[in-house]
Amino acid sequence: MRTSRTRSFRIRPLRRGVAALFAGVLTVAALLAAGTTAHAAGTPLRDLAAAKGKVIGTAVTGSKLTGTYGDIAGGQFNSLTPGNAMKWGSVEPTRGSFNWAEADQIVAFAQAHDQQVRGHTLVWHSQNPSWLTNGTWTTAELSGLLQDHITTEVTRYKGELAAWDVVNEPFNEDGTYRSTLWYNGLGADYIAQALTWAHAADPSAKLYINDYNVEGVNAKSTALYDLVKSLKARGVPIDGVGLQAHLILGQVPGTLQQNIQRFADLGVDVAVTELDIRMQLPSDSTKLAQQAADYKAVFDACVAVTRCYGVTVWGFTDSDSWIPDVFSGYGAATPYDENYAPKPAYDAIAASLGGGTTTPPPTGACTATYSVQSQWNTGFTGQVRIACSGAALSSWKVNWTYGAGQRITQAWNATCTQSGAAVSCANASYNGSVPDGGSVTFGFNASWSGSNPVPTVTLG
Ligand code: 9MR
Repeated sequence: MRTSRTRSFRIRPLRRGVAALFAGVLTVAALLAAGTTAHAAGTPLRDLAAAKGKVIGTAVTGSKLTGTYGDIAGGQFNSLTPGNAMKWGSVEPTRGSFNWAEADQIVAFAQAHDQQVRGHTLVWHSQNPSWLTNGTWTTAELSGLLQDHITTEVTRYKGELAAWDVVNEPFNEDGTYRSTLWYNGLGADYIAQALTWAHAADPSAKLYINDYNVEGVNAKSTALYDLVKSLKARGVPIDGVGLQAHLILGQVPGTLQQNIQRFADLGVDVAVTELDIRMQLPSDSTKLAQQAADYKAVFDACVAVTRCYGVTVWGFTDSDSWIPDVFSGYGAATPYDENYAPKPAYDAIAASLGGGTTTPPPTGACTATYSVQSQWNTGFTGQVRIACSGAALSSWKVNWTYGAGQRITQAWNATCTQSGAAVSCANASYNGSVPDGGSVTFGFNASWSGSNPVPTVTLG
């Protein structure tokens, strides 16, 4: 095969009729720049998530839902979880006397902002009213109290909530059941009963069991897995598992995606329900960069598994996070700082959801254009032009498949091979580089008979 830079060849007059065939040239644009993004900078996270079929939520405090806090909660998220407002101690502080004010307010805010609500939580060992925890109850009384509580609260929001964290934190770290008012009083089956009662009160809400330290594959998550499997086998209404994900900087479990997948394979949804990633204070740019990578890893794992429903952060701003109150010396765990400025973690979430807030999307492309230069009764001369605009190449390869038995007999300014109908031409040693705004051509002779349709070329 010839590889000389120029070649003179005989141009025979085209036959009329056939000329029309040659008029067609086909250009295939191959986007060669990496990281093409579908969304411009500044697209709200909720829109990015929705485009991926995911839900992005935040825990909220009802009294704060105005001003900047309200703007961000309503503008960036498509799901809200009341941080405390739906817990038993909040809604029934005195037996028989209910306070739904904050829960109602959050539901109304969500509806006004076209958001889902995730109910949290119906059965827990913590944040219960003292009249309940200090009381002495028979098994039947305790069961009746729990059934009434679940029925009352779920019925109040019937049809309005996407999901309920029905049972919260039922396991110890070793996978045994946590010793609680419920387990001790009712036995392990309180979980199945709670799910059944919740389903009876609102058949449309998705019902979850929610826990922490179940993000990776470990004894606790395996106990949850075994429980869900047995509940499903019994026909108990269970739709999903919540992985709280109160994580520590640099410690996203390596088995997160695998764990999400194994629950998905069981036939339940998975939601990351309470994500935050705490660091030792003060924060600095290195820690914030690590935190961004950690947030991205969690979102990436959810994006990768179809049945991962979405990710909720446990407060979106460091000014509304439980971490500093509970873990002395730790904080800065959320995607926004205390003044509502987005942190690197925010950009990382956007990037995971397909947004591009840090790198402008590439606009350039390189294209390969195939054309027939001349044709005679048994052969023809063809040319491929590779041109770049807003992008550049350091090497190239062009492929096509002939549809009518054409065969390459000779090529120049490229190394061409043909196997059956498939042709592949790579740059010669001297013309691999195609600068932005520049072009390279190569030529070939080939045989044809019957017809000589122009093939589709791809540039790789
Ligand atoms: O965010 C909640 C915080 O305001 C409360 O003080 C705390 C009391 O335990 O509960 C927090 O939320 C918890 C959630 O309901 C369940 N998982 C752990 C969360 C952090 O404690």
